[in-house]
Amino acid sequence: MAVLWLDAHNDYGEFVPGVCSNHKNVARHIASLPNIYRLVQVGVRGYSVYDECNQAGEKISVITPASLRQNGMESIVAALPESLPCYISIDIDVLDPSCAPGTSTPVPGGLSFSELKAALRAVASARNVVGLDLVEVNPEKDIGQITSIISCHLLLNSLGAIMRRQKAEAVVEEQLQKQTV
Ligand SMILES: [Mn+2]
Repeated sequence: MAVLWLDAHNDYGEFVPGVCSNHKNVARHIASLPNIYRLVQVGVRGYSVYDECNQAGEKISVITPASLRQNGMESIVAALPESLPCYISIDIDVLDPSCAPGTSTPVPGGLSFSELKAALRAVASARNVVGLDLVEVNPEKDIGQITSIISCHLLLNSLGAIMRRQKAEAVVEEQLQKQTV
């Protein structure tokens, strides 16, 4: 499958012997799995000492907020092969801290709520999304539960877009079956 990774960080930290897996190197683990053909990282910004993911060839592509604004949501869809099922992982810090402050490692210059919603809708309506998660919400750092509320909206919107596509596909299949009878 392909993985769409929405995050301020590339989480591509080195494996350290004796230290178990953690949130800094999970993307490196995922990229090393044999059934992962593409990892598309969107929203990465700020400083990183792990640039290897930029040198991983075709398997990993990185779309920064600046490049997303220049090339549009279609650039994310284009990076995800149509033939592959797609898993989406949202780290809430992909959003700008001004709209999602309730997270432990905020980085300025992130996506707006509308941009992230549009990106998720674009992918969910054009690709076969088979799974979705949302991580790194920290209620202790939140202000008036805004990050929790925004996270619920994002998940519900994404599920809605995924189900709309599945329903449309089911209708097409039904029509095809009727034609062949
Ligand atoms: Mn992150």
